[in-house]
Amino acid sequence: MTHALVVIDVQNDFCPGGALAVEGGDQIVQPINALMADFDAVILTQDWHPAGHSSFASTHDAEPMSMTEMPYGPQVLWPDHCIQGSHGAKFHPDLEIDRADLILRKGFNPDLDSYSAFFENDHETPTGLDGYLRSRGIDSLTMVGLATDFCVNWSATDAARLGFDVTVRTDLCRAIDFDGSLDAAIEGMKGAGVRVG
Ligand code: VGL
Ligand code: ZN
Repeated sequence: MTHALVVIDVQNDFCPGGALAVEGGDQIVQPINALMADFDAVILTQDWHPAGHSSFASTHDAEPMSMTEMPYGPQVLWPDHCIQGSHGAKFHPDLEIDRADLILRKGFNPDLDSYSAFFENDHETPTGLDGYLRSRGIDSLTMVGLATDFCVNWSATDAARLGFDVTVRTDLCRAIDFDGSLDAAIEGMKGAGVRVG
């Protein structure tokens, strides 16, 4: 098996002090760095939204963390975060980004959010990661990062459905845990065949 470490969205806006801070988000950075040497490939994802993105509450004059209906289904409306080129969109300064083979940006389509590293939230529009992994012969993925219940969850369940062998290291993830989202995510991942460790 060829193993990749997939590090999801370890960016300033998801760490304490950021626009969509995840509690303890910064605590996972050093242990993730330490894990990188154990893998054949290291891939980072980066949430990368244009200003006025459709997933921002401000775009709809709505309260952050309220829900809306998009053509592709229900969508949480978030505080403005990970705006292209901003400090918040940059990786945590201690993350060893020079060790990455690939940095995959997602969420750049103004009308469509993209939690998963594989498909945008319509579950149809591919990011290209599936083809990249397959053409490199990578068949086993370990996922870590932020946030457990959104981008890690959607990435891991898509990867398992695409036929990859997937492990999520929950000790190296942190969750938003909004309205029962963490428990639902763990159940969903297990149901999709993800090893949740
Ligand atoms: C994420 C909400 C909005 C994540 C990204 O990385 O989990 N969550 N954008
Ligand atoms: Zn986002």
